[in-house]
Amino acid sequence: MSKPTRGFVGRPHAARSNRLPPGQYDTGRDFPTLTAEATPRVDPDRWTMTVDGEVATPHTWTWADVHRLPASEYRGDIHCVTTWSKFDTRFGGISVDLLLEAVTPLPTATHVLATSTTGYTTNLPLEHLAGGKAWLVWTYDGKPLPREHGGPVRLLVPHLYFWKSAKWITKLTLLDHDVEGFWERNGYHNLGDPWLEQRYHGD
Ligand SMILES: Nc1nc2c(c(=O)[nH]1)N[C@H]1C(S)=C(S)[C@@H](COP(=O)(O)O)O[C@H]1N2
Ligand SMILES: [Mo]
Repeated sequence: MSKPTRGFVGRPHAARSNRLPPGQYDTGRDFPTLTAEATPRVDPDRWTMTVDGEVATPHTWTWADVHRLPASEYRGDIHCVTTWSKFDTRFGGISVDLLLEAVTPLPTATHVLATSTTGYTTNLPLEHLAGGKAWLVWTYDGKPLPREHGGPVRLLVPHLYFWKSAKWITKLTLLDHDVEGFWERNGYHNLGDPWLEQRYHGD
């Protein structure tokens, strides 16, 4: 059998629009940057990742430590609350599940507050960070994650609006209650599911 030489090279139009959550547009090749603060210069050799709070054994990883963990990739779409979506992104790093397994969440742990080196915070229910839904990433398209996109290391939670994907991540604190993060305190939705168009508080 010979290889088909005709037909669609790209993705058919209908399939693309099915991937677009309500009120979003396809940003194409662009990868906009959105930062509420000055872009920090984080030295990978000084960067650490801590998981603490409602856990049996809090732990801190270095750059070398996270690179020794089994690698994991996310290939798929991302959705920003400012209405751009980007299809077929490719981020590399590790699954957040590996960090959670290492610290053993206590039965009381229900929520997580993610903190960046800049002080930016965002909150999530623990179940939205566990179970193969979230990554710690340091490559984009096979290259080191650019600083403006959160390099050296950012959180990636692609099933929620992109503000949940804290750039320059340094800590995940497991909590027995919910604590609002930066945008959540400032009028954005507490969960931020793009398919339910949960943009603002009250949506
Ligand atoms: N530390 C930090 N993380 C952050 C932000 C920020 O201001 N600081 N902005 C958030 C918002 S609102 C969005 S839409 C995405 C933007 O990521 P990008 O700049 O890589 O597109 O990062 C999120 N993570
Ligand atoms: Mo955003």
